[in-house]
Amino acid sequence: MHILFGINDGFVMPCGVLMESVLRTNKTEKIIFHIITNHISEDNQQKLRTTAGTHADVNFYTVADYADLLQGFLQIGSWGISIYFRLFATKLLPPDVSKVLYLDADMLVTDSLTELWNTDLTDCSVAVAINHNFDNIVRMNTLQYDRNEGYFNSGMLLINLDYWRKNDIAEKIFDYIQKNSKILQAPDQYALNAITAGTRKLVPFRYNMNNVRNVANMQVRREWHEMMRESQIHPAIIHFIGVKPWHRECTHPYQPLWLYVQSQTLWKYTKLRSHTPKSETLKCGFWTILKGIKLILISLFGQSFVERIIFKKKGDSDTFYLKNAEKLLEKLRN
Ligand SMILES: [Mn+2]
Repeated sequence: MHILFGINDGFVMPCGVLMESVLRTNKTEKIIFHIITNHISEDNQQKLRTTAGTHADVNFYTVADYADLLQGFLQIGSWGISIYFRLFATKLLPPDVSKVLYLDADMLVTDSLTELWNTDLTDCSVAVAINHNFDNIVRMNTLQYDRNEGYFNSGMLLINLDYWRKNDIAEKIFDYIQKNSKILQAPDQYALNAITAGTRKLVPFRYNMNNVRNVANMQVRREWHEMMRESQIHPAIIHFIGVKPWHRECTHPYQPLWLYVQSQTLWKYTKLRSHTPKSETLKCGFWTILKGIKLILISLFGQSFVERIIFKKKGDSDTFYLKNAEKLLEKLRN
């Protein structure tokens, strides 16, 4: 199973946690990690190699040769340059790698990926899962494709590399980004949606579960509601969009799962960061201690008890998800 990440030094820690979660939930698979980057220090490379251990390989690739092309993307929006690294997979990965599973670093794998990996991609460019939002006629019109195609979230892409090489998909995406820079809110996600329309395959939402909130309030068609609800309970890949699980402001009910996996890695002593960079380190320390105490209490009394009784978290859905997180945790324990 070939897994691709596109990161720089800033995302090494979450990427390491994600790798650890992949390895814990996919023990029967032979995993090869491919990491495309502009810079990762020797020390960080070594940490990622250590995380992969002896059962998985890690290969690093640099986008240095494509600096000019990347410079053009820098002008578009406020997104970090690393979102484009994955688009270089056809140029950088060995030609005998025929498909690859790309994952955003703000994800956590909580179940086997074998079924997803075995998705039949004959005549398909990519397999993806729909976005929790933007199933919207205005967006489809902007992107100029049929509404039935849907709008997917690009955090998980099972890429048919052979198809991309044969049909110059990466080049078409680069071209699209540059020609449509004014209408693109999420540059590469828009371009990926536009260029792969008609050749993509939808897989269940559980392979990129990007919202745990009430399905009825999401901007998605009704026929997808049941699949989304089911996926929230049995996610295989959790995508932490918005505030990240390594931020102390995070209120995601599955954050404890991410923190557990982090506690099993080389980054176990990395403190929670502030989502808003200005706040003082003192505050940060306080929250880290509080979270630490909470984790100890959870290990003693169970999560739903601690959340409900001690931290008085409100809302039926929160209680429900926290109970569910305890079940999901079983798969992540060694
Ligand atoms: Mn993401």
